[in-house]
Amino acid sequence: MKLTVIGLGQCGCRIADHFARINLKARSERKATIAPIVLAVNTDQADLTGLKYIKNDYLHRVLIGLRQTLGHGVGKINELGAQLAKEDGDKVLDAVKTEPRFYETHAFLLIAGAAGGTGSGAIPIMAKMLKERYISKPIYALIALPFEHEQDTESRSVYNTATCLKSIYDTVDAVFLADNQRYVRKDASLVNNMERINRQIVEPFYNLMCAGEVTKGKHVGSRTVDAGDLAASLEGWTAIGIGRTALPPFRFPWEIRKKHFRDKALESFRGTQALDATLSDLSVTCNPKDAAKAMYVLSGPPKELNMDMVKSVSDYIKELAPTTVLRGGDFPAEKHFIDVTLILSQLSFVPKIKEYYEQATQYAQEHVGQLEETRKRIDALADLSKELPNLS
Ligand SMILES: Nc1nc2c(ncn2[C@@H]2O[C@H](COP(=O)(O)OP(=O)(O)OP(=O)(O)O)[C@@H](O)[C@H]2O)c(=O)[nH]1
Ligand SMILES: [Mg+2]
Repeated sequence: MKLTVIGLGQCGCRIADHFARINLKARSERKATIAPIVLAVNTDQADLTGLKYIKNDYLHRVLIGLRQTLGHGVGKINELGAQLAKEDGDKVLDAVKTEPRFYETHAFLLIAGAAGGTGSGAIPIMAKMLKERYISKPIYALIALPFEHEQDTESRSVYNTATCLKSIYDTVDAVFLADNQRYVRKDASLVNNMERINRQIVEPFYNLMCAGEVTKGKHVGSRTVDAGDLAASLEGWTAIGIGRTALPPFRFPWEIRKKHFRDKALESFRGTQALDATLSDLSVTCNPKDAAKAMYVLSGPPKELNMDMVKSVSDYIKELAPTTVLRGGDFPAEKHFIDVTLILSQLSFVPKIKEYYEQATQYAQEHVGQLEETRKRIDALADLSKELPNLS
């Protein structure tokens, strides 16, 4: 699947930067293009400057709301993020339209951190604008959920998260949830943690997107999952993950052929072992039973991928989620590992979302006056420019 990726706000842009990185990786490792267009959109100029892989012209790094924020962000007020996206969203639409490779892409992926201001507020607005213009292209969102310490100490973060989730769910085809807290490693510094977390968030998309795009024969699986399968498997709240088991060190082909029957039996176990790792590493806590749709991609060296393994993996998923509509395939790519990528979609229950909605409702009740005041001030600011001509 080829995606048009748009990062919004600091978190969204940094994660989008990693999509630009894996696109380069796919081109060099697998001769596949998976994210030909990656755009970064922010109200903060410094954050846009810090990106590594996204092209650095004004059509790929789009600064919005310059007039109102002077390039310094919206300071966690997501209503303001939304307002600025309404005013300047056309800049993003123009950037998309001028991309010659846009028509090759199968869908949009919009990314933001739910707890901030710019990304959280802008993502539902941008999604709506794109949906209105490109009716037939699916739009997916990837939303980073706040760390526990943010949830505990900053009630505004929870309010932003809840309003962002509610608005985005109504607009897009599917929402991938990535809970920052699940990726935290206690011993790492915050900066290193963020970089590593972003890598981990993006990693499961790599095999998934490559699977339908590779052109070289040796990478084409016996049952390939393509953009159509993916589109059919994605709906509503969605979790994603990847897990792997290492293969024994190099073996000569005749060793593989002559293996003992016990080793042979062990082999198909590797798939389910990797699946266990995937399940414990999903991007958000959820119960597979609650997924109405699921999809897996099994990836490994062609000689190691066999029907037994595919069957044991899909049987295992069926056991965990008996009512799910399951799609899946294999992708002979990795050399030393068996990887299982899993998507659980159309989730009917996600504990974290319930938490946010409940906490935010309470916050809204306690801060009615303050929220109303913010809204009025934002409207008043927009009103000030009403009499001025529009240059674009
Ligand atoms: N995974 C991940 N989360 C991040 C990153 N940067 C910030 N966050 C999280 O995103 C939320 C804050 O959103 P930001 O993206 O910083 O905010 P913004 O959209 O730039 O909005 P303003 O700065 O308020 O204008 C918090 O929950 C952070 O923990 C990142 O690089 N990766
Ligand atoms: Mg910011």
